[in-house]
Amino acid sequence: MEEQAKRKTVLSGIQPTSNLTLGNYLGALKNFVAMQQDFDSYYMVADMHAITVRQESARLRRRSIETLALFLACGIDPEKSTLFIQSHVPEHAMLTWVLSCNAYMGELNRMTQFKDKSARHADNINAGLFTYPVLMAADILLYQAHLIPVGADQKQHVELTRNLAERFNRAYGDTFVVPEPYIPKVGARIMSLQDPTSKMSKSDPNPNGFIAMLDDPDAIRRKLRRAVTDCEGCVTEDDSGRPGVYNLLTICSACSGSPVQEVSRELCGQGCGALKDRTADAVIAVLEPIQREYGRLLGDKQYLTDTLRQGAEKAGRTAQKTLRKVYHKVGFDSVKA
Ligand code: ATP
Ligand code: LTN
Repeated sequence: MEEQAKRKTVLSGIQPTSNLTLGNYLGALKNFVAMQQDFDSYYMVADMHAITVRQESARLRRRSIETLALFLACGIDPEKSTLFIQSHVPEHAMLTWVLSCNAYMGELNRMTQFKDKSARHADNINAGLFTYPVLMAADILLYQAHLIPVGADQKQHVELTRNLAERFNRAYGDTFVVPEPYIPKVGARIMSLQDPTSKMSKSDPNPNGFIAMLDDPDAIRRKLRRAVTDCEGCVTEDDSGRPGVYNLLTICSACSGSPVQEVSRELCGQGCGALKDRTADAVIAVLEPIQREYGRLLGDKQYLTDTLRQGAEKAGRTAQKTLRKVYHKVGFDSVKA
């Protein structure tokens, strides 16, 4: 019991916007699974974040369940972790309002994801896209999370969350745990296979740029064979200056568990074809069992529904506790709360 009370809390989320990619797996999901052993873990499907970009409703609903099934297929165990859909816990929206009143326009304006997404969706630069990081801060602070496993692109949002937590604690007294990002050493920024200077993204209109977690082995091999590798001749001892080659070495290393230097050393002197084949083998070995388990889980709707209900209840209890404290601190009357 003593031990349990001392366990730190981890929280993270992924948007159910499209097919998840190998980047989502290596940057985030893989760590979710590893961390559930040692931490009190909360993992959520961030459907409320997803609507900052226009979504078709039936598709979003289906994808939310499929994303949950993929979490489970990767090895997230609902007996160890609390697994839920963000919109099932209304406290996320409620805390977002209070935090919005403590967030500055200037700091939100500096968020690079907002700038990127407004450029990509120029016809729909909505207020939610702008306040997206405040909702993310609410996700984290509701659960008093210490560590946030994310890819490198989310570091800025976790830093904003830290600032909001510290500002609130200063103004109202100790309320929130101040979280820290947990960014993997290898795999924090998997790059596009077609443009190794930009991030592999599930919303890339060119499917050859990313490997989807549900791509079959043939598609994986084909996409890797077509990867842009700026390879002059062969793999060398140190390819850190060649983004395409380095990206494949990183993927191969993260999937096989061998350090990048070891993969380089083994393939040193061989052509890029050998690197591509080796990477394809390593990716397929990781994704194939996940895909099999995913297929099985999708056939068990009752289990998925039960898991979601249980997750929402568990998450709701923790979230309510924090929100009650926050409402009291800011001076809301407690009769209703
Ligand atoms: P989109 O491209 O639609 O904006 P995304 O692929 O970035 O979405 P998110 O749901 O925003 O996906 O991200 C989920 C998690 O996966 C985050 O922790 C993010 O940092 C991580 N992640 C996403 N892409 C990569 C990548 N290429 N390399 C490493 N981690 C990534
Ligand atoms: N914004 C994140 C997804 C996300 C998240 C979170 C990550 C939503 N809420 C809370 C960590 C903690 C993204 O990856 N785009």
